[in-house]
Amino acid sequence: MEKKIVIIGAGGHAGVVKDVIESDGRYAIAGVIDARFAKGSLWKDGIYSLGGDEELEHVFEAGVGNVAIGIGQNAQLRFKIYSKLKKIGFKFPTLVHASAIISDSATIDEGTIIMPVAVINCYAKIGKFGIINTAAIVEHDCRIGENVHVAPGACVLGGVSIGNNSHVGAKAVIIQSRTVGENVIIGAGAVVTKDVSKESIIVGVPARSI
Ligand code: JB3
Repeated sequence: MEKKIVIIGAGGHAGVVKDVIESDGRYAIAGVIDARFAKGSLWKDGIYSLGGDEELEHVFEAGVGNVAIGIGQNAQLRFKIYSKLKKIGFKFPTLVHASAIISDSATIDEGTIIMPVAVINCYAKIGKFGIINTAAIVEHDCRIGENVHVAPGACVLGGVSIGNNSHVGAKAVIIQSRTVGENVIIGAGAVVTKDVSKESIIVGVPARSI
């Protein structure tokens, strides 16, 4: 029997997550959960809304045991949703688009989604429910924490370590062996040349704290 999966959120990011699930090929999409779409209404491409979060337990009891978080923007919200889903009992498969290149020696934890043409190089380790977005590169030996979003086109060079809940903006570059703390936001296009302490927001070339 084909395994079923539900997508949480039905915005822009969820559309890309849908494509990844279809490309990955192991799961059938049962629907989306998003209060913005009335239960039973069409979301896109033959996929329907199952209602808002109040429906989650029913969906699980009806045999949809897997979930993909389809909300990209907000790390705190993603963490809150992850905790709620975990309590209900959902499983969080790692989902990989067929065009992504993942080294056999890399490890990727549950719920992390690897978008089209991303590259994860050898011995990199990626934590739970992260997003490695379109065409992002995570180089050899990186240590990426939980709930980290590496946005499209960002490049994380060899041996970089990134703490939980941090965001690497689109096309940002982190040079090799640097350490980025937890809850950091790195602006789009920034070039990070030094270690970054937790809770910082850094932007520019070379990147500076603001
Ligand atoms: O730029 C790129 C490649 N992607 C962006 C992505 C990283 O972030 C994208 O362009 C957007 O800027 C953003 O996508 P996201 O996270 O899908 O945002 P948005 O399009 O605003 O959709 C969020 C959806 O989540 C909305 O439909 C909300 O109603 C829904 N939502 C918000 N809170 C929720 C909750 N859904 C559920 N089930 N539960 C919630 O608590």
